[in-house]
Amino acid sequence: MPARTTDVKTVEITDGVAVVTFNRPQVMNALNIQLREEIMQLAHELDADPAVSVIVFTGAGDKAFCAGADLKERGQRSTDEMYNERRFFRNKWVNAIANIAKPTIAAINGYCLGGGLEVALQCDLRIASDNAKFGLPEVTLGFLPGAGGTQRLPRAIGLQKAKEMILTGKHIDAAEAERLGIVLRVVPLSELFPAVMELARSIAKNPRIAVIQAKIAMNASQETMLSGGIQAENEAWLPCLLSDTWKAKLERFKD
Ligand code: CO8
Repeated sequence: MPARTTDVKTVEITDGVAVVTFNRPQVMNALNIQLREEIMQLAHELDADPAVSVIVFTGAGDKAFCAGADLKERGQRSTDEMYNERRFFRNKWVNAIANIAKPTIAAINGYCLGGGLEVALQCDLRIASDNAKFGLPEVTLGFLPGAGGTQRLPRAIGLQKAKEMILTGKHIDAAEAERLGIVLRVVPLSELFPAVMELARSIAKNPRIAVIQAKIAMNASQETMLSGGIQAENEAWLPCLLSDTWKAKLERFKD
């Protein structure tokens, strides 16, 4: 297996929590092709790794979670290259983190823009530091948010607010992001990592099968009508039953 920590990212695992850090602080942790390819590979590896229950994504330094696509790299591209790159990446990258079965948390420690916000929106939970700034500025560059942003942001905050953010491309601060529901909560920068780790550990201590199946059932609620979601919940329930984990958990309640 190739080394997980590379020149563009670090990976540390403690107490069942994998912390993946985008490590390009000199460019605000912008996503170049190498980083995207490595994250897609890593997503599979960490999902399959028995030592990992929860995965945290964050950015190196205290200025940025991720400032989106690497515009220096993109600036070198021809139209054909952009098109071919997109055909290769689109279906994979747009769901690479969302498809992780285990819970994912974005620890947002500064600018969270464009493709960076689209990464955060793929995560199950988002906690931000008080210096964080959010935005989908793609339209200001002549593009649209094309890595899930036009779909996930309206689902997160409602269509009208998403239209305001996407059509103006303006940044919002952490307090506004919390008010809109983009993030679960905002904490001082120095408390971000402890807060995220506390949340991650409180999930990691629960039986993994139950956590994963509950995530599957809740995700279904965003894709289907209630009747379909109830059916999905039922299907997600069965593997919990068959795992027998619950028997050990109920042992102490036996007469
Ligand atoms: N890509 C590459 N380098 C970047 C990026 C980026 N996304 N963001 C910042 N950097 C670099 C800067 O160029 C600078 O490098 P250098 O020291 O060599 O000049 C370094 O990071 C530090 O940045 P700043 O000096 O600008 O720091 P500030 O604190 O003044 O500003 C900002 C921080 C607000 C984050 C500012 O850097 C900025 O606006 N960056 C661009 C953000 C952005 O628009 N991201 C792209 C969003 S769109 C997207 O992700 C989808 C792709 C859209 C397709 C576009 C095709 C053309």
